[in-house]
Amino acid sequence: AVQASPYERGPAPTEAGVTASRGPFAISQVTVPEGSGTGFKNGTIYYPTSTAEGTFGAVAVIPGFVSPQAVIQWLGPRLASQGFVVFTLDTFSGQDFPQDRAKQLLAALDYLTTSSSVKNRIDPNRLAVMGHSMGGGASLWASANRPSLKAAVPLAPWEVDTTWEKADKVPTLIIGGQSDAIAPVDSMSIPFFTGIAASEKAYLELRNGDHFVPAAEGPVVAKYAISWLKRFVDLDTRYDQFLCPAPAPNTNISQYRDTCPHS
Ligand code: 9J3
Ligand code: ZN
Repeated sequence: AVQASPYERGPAPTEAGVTASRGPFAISQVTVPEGSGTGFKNGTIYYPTSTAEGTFGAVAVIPGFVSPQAVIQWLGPRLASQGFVVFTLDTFSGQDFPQDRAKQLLAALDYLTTSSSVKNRIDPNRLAVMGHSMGGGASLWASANRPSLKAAVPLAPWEVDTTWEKADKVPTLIIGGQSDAIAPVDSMSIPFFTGIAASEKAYLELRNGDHFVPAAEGPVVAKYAISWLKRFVDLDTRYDQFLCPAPAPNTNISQYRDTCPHS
């Protein structure tokens, strides 16, 4: 039998469990006001209350153009209750471009692991990034700039400068909307999926989804984001069942591209 990952957290996953609005961990939260750290503005940390299973991986999440934390904040409790420390962020300015947002993501992770009130609950070697639109572009830049990240999940990523692509080797799940007119998948998500140098990558396209559907709370985005983070932040192969073989097109998914099997 394959040796289980020492980073597995929580019970064996089920379809009902990864699509549920909350996972198996009771959670707590702490508000992080502006001025608490440097390089990011403010946010909210969601984390499993119990330390009985040891430390957890951590994820920073940033929103898109002129969007507040509220757009991506649902991922805080949703992912934390599955066994991650999650830091949802506001940006300094609604107009910050992706490279600036990438710096904010990485500064937020540094704060989480070195000076936050939950630093002792986090494994500083198992970190990930997420974001919507310009925040998705930021997730790609952050991955290129910090190759030690274990996973990235850009949601409807938007960026026009793709000089990061060859440096991005972080396992990445890109979630796009089939009908996105702001970050069209044919000019953004799909070329990003094709262009990044990561050997572990996937592209999930939400059928008929507009620009905001990949960032909206729902079971499909949650299922695949949770599975990707579990697989690459926790090395938890119990979640392979949801990723490989790749899902066939269905009423929610217009296409899915992958690099299965994941090693
Ligand atoms: O939601 C987004 O971040 C959209 C990106 C965009 O429209 O940029 C235009 C400059
Ligand atoms: Zn696999």
